[in-house]
Amino acid sequence: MSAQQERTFIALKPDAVQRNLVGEVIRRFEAKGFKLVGLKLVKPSVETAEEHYAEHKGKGFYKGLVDFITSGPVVAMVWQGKGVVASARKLIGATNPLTSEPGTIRGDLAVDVGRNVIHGSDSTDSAQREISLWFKEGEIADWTPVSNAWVY
Ligand code: ABT
Ligand code: MG
Repeated sequence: MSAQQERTFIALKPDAVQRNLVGEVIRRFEAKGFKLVGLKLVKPSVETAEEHYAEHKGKGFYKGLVDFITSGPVVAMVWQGKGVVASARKLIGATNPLTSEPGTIRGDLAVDVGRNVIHGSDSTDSAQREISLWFKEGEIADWTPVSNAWVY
């Protein structure tokens, strides 16, 4: 996949869904200029959550993290575009929302590190791993606008 077509995995965590922030966050990614190529609402299984957060296994916050992420539906997404992995991390902001810059998603919308609204892959390797963990091949659709016929 070319750099123009880079993909990242984004998940809106249960707090984002329950606080009605889904539209607000998707709006920011659309406005930035990235392309939505995968989207679904899922209640993650414990297996998926453990695999997703495997790098944190053994840490004190691991169990709470898995419990939280499996506590309700998550909006799982794949976004595509030039430099999208690193750029999405910038849009998202630092892990702890108390120190995330204003203007970022976490800086504007969250307070608690354990309820930080959104996940974004931290590298292109993580993105590939996470996309194949959360999505089947047929659930991702690349697309190109057919024309400007629908712009009034
Ligand atoms: P994610 O996008 O959720 O992976 O967050 P990010 O990559 O910014 O930060 P990491 B370090 O991967 O945190 C994973 C989740 O663990 C929570 N966490 C992290 C804590 O609760 N306490 C901590 O001390 C640390 C370091 C925050 C992340 N998500 N949630 N919810
Ligand atoms: Mg992480």
